[in-house]
Amino acid sequence: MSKSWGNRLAWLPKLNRPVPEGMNNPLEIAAFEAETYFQSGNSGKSVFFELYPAMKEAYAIRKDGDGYVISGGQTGVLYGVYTLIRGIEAGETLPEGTQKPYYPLRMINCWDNMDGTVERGYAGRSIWFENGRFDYDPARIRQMGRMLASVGINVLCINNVNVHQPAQHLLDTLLPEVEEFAAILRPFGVRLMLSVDFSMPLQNGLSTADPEDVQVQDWWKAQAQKIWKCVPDLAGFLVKADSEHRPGPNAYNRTHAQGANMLARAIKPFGGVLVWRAFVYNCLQDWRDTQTDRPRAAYDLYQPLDGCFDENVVLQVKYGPFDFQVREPVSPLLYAMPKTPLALEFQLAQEYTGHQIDLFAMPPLWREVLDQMGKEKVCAVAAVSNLGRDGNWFGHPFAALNLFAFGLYGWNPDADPQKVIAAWVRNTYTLPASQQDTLASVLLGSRKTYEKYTAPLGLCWMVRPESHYGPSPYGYEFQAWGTYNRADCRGVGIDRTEKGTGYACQYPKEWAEVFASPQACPDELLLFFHRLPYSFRMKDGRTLIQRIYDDHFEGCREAENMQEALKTLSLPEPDREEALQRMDQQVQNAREWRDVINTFFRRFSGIEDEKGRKIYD
Ligand code: GCV
Repeated sequence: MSKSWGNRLAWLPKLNRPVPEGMNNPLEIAAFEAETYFQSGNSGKSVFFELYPAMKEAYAIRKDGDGYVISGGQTGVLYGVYTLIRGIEAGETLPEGTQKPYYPLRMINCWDNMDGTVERGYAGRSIWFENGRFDYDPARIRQMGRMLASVGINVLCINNVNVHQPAQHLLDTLLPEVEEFAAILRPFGVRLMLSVDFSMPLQNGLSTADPEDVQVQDWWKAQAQKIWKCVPDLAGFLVKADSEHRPGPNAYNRTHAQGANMLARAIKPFGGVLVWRAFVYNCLQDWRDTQTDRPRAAYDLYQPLDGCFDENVVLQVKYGPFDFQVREPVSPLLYAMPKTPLALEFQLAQEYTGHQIDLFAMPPLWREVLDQMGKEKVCAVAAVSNLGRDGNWFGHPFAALNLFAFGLYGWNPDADPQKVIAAWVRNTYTLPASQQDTLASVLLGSRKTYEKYTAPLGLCWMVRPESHYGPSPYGYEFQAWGTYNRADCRGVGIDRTEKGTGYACQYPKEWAEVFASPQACPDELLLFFHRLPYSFRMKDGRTLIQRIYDDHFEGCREAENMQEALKTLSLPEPDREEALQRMDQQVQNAREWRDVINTFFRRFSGIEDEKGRKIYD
């Protein structure tokens, strides 16, 4: 649990006056923010607004004498003020022309349970649920609204996609409280979304939840009417169905399109969007079965349904075919559904990427994903939240970067990771320029470092089962989750080419060809697509086993260097102490990974490190 910052914002500390209770108009808030900022050290600037309601979220900023004019829609003006302040803090030039978000839906998915726990949450308990009900400090929710608005995020799904009781009541008895919560965030341009349980009709007296059953359809329609009457701008529903033991249309021999469309039709009259997750696979696999290949699952299930979904359905696809691993190829489904609106799903919560203890700045990963798939393949972006009740919101003070950056990518998917990271540093800390550069460069390299000391070359799933922190190279090997590396004394990896499971053939031809050949396949994905002997020669002439050893020694040394670099920074407290404490844990984690992975592979391969470094027996 991190020390309290009170209700401080995670970035833009100069916005040091809380938005007053009762200030419910975006323009009023925009004026308040401008006044707060320009009074605190940037005096002499005036900011005028020109309201064009039709511009909605869009805005334009122009200089006017000594001050600025921001024109835009209601929310647009608010976004414009934040962009202006962020830009000044980052030392950037003003954006030219009208700014509008590239993705209309920019969603945060919170996996908060009503008992106050957060599934895969690493920043403390839920900020708004406790003991089966809403329990929050409205001032903190306003601060959160401000943070979300300051980076242009516009939808917050407040409950876990694994819907546990009593979360169903968010859709009935708790609706007035949902509306109270929605009302706090509304002025910040943030609309709520709710995760719903597909089998809800069964808990409400119906004998079926079959989407083709008229009674079921009518029940959802009546439900939608009640819900939108209470929360008129609810963004929609988020559904995890037929996945990891959640109910879904399969039970009635219906397709996912039939399931999703039934719900979509119920909420359509109210402008609701039905976000249906494509994270579906066989989680009861027998490890002896080498035919079933989990990464194939989503494409096999959904690709034949392209064109069958209603227009207010958005199919939400995780960036990789597994599950938010450190390195995965882009999901082939993202190329294969041209007739279906898609959302790209990221995970800010660092489930597999260091639990908000180890540093893992995500923009470089997102850049690669967006470049490989093409930003236009999706119409929305979603990210699993990394927020929690901890004083600093994120557990690790630097984990705030990932929420900040996600917002910016929703507006500009072409953003340069280096610039985004530098902007976060400057928007968060007042440090000498050289220290800002040091911190930005530690963050920029953090993903690569983490990758080097964990599972090698796209192998995935070497984390400890359940906790997903720390090394356990065979921990998932005989489990039912479809997560195998099949390492033995002859080699490691799974052949996913045409001769193997055929997964690589799910890609468009140009990528299928690259992935099919161990010589053409990018090194970092080699063991995702191929089963190779330890003596395999990599592009740079090293053997596979030597590359694994080198990466693990290098990754660990880089973590130690990061620690030295962080010690030189004059960060404010409590951030300094918290960052250094966590860095200490990260270094220990990196050493453990290095030694476990190197020993694991030396035991199997019987091959020594060419450089004679210490590998344990
Ligand atoms: C919400 C992974 C996580 C689960 C999560 C699931 C999902 O399997 O470990 O905790 O459940 O992804 O994305 O639905």
